[in-house]
Amino acid sequence: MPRALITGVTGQDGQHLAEFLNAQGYEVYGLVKGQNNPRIGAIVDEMPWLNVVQGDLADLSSLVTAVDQAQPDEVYNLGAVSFVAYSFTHAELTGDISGLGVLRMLDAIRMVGGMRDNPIRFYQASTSEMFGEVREVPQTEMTPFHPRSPYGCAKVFGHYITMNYRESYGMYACSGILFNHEGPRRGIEFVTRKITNAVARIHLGLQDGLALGNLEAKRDWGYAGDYVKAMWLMLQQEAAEDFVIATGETHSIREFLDLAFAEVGIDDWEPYVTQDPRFLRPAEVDLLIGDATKAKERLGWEPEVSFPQLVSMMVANDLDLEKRKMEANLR
Ligand code: NAP
Ligand code: G4F
Repeated sequence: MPRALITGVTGQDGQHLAEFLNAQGYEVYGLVKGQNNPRIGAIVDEMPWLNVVQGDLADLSSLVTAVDQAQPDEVYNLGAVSFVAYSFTHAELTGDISGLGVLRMLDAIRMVGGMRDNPIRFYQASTSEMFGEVREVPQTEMTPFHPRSPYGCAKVFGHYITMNYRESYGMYACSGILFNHEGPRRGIEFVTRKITNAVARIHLGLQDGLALGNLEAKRDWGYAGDYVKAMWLMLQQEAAEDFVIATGETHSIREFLDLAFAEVGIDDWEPYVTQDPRFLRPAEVDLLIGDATKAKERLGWEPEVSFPQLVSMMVANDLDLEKRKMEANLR
């Protein structure tokens, strides 16, 4: 039975990946930080087969212990401070966890893996945020980076240190440059889920409106469930390489609003949406659109869920969740 260790297992991608690997027959270990992390209970209820190990990307010794306990064949480093807006106000923390945390995990793997016959394969969660002020359209594995946030800068470090450990020590270490991917498990702080949750609540009479920032930004949005499969495929290749994972389509926040409100029969969302400068960022990433040709040709990977299907799935999930909360409150 192959063994995998996932950092960030309580996050959106961590949960999808844990389920995917479990279905592939892996023994799955999930790294969880904090002495009493409230998210542990929820994931253990949902995934009773998950082996929880303690560890923090800020603490090398805890990572060495976690890798030693799990003895994984594959490590997926998904843990990060991942919210771009938060990274502007917590730049040092973001650099420490999303940047230096990658280096610590690579060193933990070298320390524990160096004593084993079969090397540990490493996946780093790189991001389209590294392209930032994009130098070309669409973005590929060869597009230069120009990050626009402390988060993007930290991820560029994580990306290059992964490449450097591959080249310096011959590690099987690769990065997936994933464009935005969403779904019902997306955190409420991200724009897609913020919108679908608000749409559900407005429809049910629980909320009057929704305050957003920049509505003109464009993103290449895919479904998280499709994207975790690409992570796994990257670690099954003969040699470690980096891949862009994207749908090849881009849509504005306005287009997302069109589809989300239409799901509950509202064609004109303008009366419900206000623009609030608190949600604008000191520097914005205006346009992201990826070219995943390499992943298609080499990994045989393609996205399955379309943009309208994604929006529909997220609104349906939030309607269901909000209705269940209402029923529970009535009991
Ligand atoms: P997410 O839902 O925000 O999850 C982040 C995870 O990181 C959580 O499990 C969190 O644990 C964990 N974490 C935070 N600080 C940590 C620390 N000090 N030590 C260990 N774990 C820590 O993010 P996601 O959307 O699943 O994304 C997964 C990864 O892919 C992230 O690295 C993100 O930057 C990257 N990425 C995401 C996208 C996207 O569109 N979703 C695109 C490209 C790249 P707690 O629950 O305990 O806070
Ligand atoms: O949903 P967002 O916060 O995602 P963002 O900044 O694109 O980052 C996500 O995707 C990255 C991949 O490219 C990941 F690496 C990263 O970890 C994260 O998962 O914002 C999307 C866009 C931005 O342009 C933002 O300015 O939506 C705009 N926006 C407008 N109003 C808003 C809001 N974003 C949020 N979160 N909240 C708003 O009210």
